[in-house]
Amino acid sequence: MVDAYTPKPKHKFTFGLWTVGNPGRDPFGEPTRSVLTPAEIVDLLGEVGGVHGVNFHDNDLIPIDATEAEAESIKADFAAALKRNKIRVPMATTNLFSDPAFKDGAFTNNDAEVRAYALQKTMRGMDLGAEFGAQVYVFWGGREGIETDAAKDPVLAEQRFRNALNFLCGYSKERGYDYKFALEAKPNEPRGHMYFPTTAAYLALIPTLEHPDMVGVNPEVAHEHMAGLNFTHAVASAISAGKLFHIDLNDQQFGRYDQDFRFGSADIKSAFFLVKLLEDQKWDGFKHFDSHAYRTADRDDVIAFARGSMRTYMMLKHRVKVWNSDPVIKKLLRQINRESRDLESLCAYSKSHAETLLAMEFDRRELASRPLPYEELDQRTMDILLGL
Ligand code: GLT
Ligand code: MN
Ligand code: MN
Repeated sequence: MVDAYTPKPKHKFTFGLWTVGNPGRDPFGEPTRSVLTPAEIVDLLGEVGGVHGVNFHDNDLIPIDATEAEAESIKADFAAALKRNKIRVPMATTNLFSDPAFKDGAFTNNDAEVRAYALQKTMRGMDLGAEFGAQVYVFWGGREGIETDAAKDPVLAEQRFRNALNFLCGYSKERGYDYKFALEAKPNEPRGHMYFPTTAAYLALIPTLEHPDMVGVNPEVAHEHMAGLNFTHAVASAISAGKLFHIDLNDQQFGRYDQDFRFGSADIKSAFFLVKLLEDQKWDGFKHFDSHAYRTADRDDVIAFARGSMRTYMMLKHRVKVWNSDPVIKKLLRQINRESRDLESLCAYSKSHAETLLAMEFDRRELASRPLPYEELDQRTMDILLGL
């Protein structure tokens, strides 16, 4: 079915080899779907239709113990699949969490040799990503953390992480890769406590780096929701700082483990305000669905999952247009936002403005009595969201 909500590559929707290719393994059960090769996953995305790109970890594409010859043949198959399906590779990343060598972290590990190995693996991952034209390089510190604070000095751990990023920025520059680095936060899982638990923590780290201009964030809906935080606000902070380099769209209710559900499937109202923010701000980055189909899904249902992820975004984007042009919403917004040019300029600091403000008289009771019809505004939002 082709309609106004059918995605096109220009909408920049992307999926990961590890997301649509996820075989449905969980901590309690074996895979429920067969493992697909990278080329088969790209063919599946071609069948989904309208997909811009596919992202990978180094070892999603090339198994960690592959020989040189195996690597070359996998890359050739993958490149051919990308070509026949007209799918690009916008983002790449490193798996620094699966191998037991990283059981106590990669860049923050207490063992200098593990830290050096993590740098080497990341440089090779960057080479691989660049070979396929990736523009964004994500850092998700899956094992950067602790179960007991006796294990690591957290200030030292941060410094080690900073050192690693400084090194890798140097490498990217020297190789002329022009990567945008995007740091992805998560509060816990798989570690008991992970360093840089929220997007805001990474936004605070970035100005302390040697090349802050090269580094931004990759916020994920599920990860902020795990911590009970408002994801739209985290994204707004990243946009205000000019640091939204990539985004991981998925969904889940607050306070659960990392469920990585289909975008918009758990909290449609939050998803609406997120899409509204991205669209109102004309954000033009890659929208990556970092989610898994339910473990019960078969291949057809995985396709339905991928199509549904993009369709929900497109439908919400349409609802944002309706919301923005709705006369009732507009009237309510005018009523709520009481602007005054004079007061605005008075609130830009100067000594005389401060004196004027100090001398002014405010009628607190009158200020408190001004109506704020947010019930009406929110209900009108519901009407629009539900298509009435
Ligand atoms: C892993 C994690 C994701 C990260 C990926 C990038 S891997 O699936 O749960 O949130 O984005 O390393
Ligand atoms: Mn997740
Ligand atoms: Mn993610």
